[in-house]
Amino acid sequence: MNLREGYTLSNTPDYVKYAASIVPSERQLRWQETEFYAFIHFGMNTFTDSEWGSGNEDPELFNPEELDCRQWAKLCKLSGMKGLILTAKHHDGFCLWQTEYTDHSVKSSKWRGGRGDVVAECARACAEYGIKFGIYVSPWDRHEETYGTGDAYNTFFKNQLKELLTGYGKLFCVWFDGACGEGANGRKQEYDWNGYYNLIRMYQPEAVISISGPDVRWCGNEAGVGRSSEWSVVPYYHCSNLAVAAQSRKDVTKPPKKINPTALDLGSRKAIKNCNKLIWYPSEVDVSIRKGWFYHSGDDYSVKTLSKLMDIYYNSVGANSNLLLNIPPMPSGKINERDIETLLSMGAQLEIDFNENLAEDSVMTDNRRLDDEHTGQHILDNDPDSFWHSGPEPEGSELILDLGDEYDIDKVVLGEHIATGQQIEEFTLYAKLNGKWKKLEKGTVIGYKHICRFKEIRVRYFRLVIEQARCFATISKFECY
Ligand code: FUL
Repeated sequence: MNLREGYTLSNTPDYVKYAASIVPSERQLRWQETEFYAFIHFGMNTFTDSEWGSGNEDPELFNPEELDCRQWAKLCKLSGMKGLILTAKHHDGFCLWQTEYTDHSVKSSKWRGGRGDVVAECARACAEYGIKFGIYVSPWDRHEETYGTGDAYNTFFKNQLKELLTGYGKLFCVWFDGACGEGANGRKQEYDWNGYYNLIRMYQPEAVISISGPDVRWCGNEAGVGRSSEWSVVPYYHCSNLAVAAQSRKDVTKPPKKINPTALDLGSRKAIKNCNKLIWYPSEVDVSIRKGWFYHSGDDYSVKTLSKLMDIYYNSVGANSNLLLNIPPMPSGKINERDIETLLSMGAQLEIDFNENLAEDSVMTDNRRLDDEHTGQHILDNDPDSFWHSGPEPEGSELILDLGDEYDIDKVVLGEHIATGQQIEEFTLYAKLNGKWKKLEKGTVIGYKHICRFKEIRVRYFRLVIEQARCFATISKFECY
């Protein structure tokens, strides 16, 4: 049965039906489930105390004498993260792996006599700790001589990419940075984006291509701020590498007009009404635990506090985005104690916050459903493929959760079954207190995950009302903590 077709009221406008029909790819679904993962900015800048290297640095400077990728991976695991993305090559062009195509790499460093390979060690450590591994590769390369010459650089870049795609096991993500600081008089490289994407699809078909790519959208800032209404279905033009590049750093000249990934509303009816092409392009919030992306001892006092990190978590993972949190290792090759302490307390806090889902084994009733295989009770059966489906009249449909007894609760986690698209535009969550339904939250987007937070209440019944949706509504997650 096709759950997306044939359940639309005839008065639903065509552009809304079209938006409701856009669904994620399998790789986007797997990525979405990764939720919270680490960015590791490590490379030449770590040794020169800078953020953007010139490309003229002496490879000898790279010498992480106590490199410990297992420490990184273990810390990620204990912090509740499910993956790690390593900067295999940043803008300065220094490569952390044994590439055949340039000498500007670990091969020319004194580290391990020129035989070390950070990408390999990191991939192994992630496998050991059971987290996913991904790579960041900067298309902008300030060292490489062919940069700016067109085909020659594209060939060089694809050769390097192929090494990374084929030599280090399964990758869950290839993260293409949009930044380029060449400026108006600098070298201009026409990137062969499609050539890059084809290679990734060929060698790592399950990996998403993020940011300057078609699968994952940059939220538009580096401050850890997601949108309160974060749509995964947005106009196709947001998937423009020009737009990403324009926003990545202010010294990139002339941002193209009308394309703005930081705009507040990307996906409401108003935002999509006049667009003839939409895309499933979910948001990722990327932010550093410190001021900079790379380690600087001067930033040791800027490590974000636990409460700041938890706020970022709730405003990203809790608001239909994924969270990519950067932890920059020190020149020794280890992560600083301050970052470790904060991240471990974040992992512990997440465990406390989501310790026991009190809605398991409860009773969920609905006032409307598509059929007997999509009742409210199907939300609670712990099977991500089974869910409640409203049928063709989502507005005014209701789910009532009976926990069987009263519990102290301050969070409800909701999720749509996004494999059938993103449908819900407005909802209200109520709790029954002293015999009356009290409104806890009136919200817009739910998407893959929306966490409603409120002052702790003692409660037995919750009620979710779908106020507005596109063609139908689904709920596949309804958890209480
Ligand atoms: C930006 C880069 O310029 C920064 O150095 C950093 O890598 C950040 C994640 O992306 O565009």
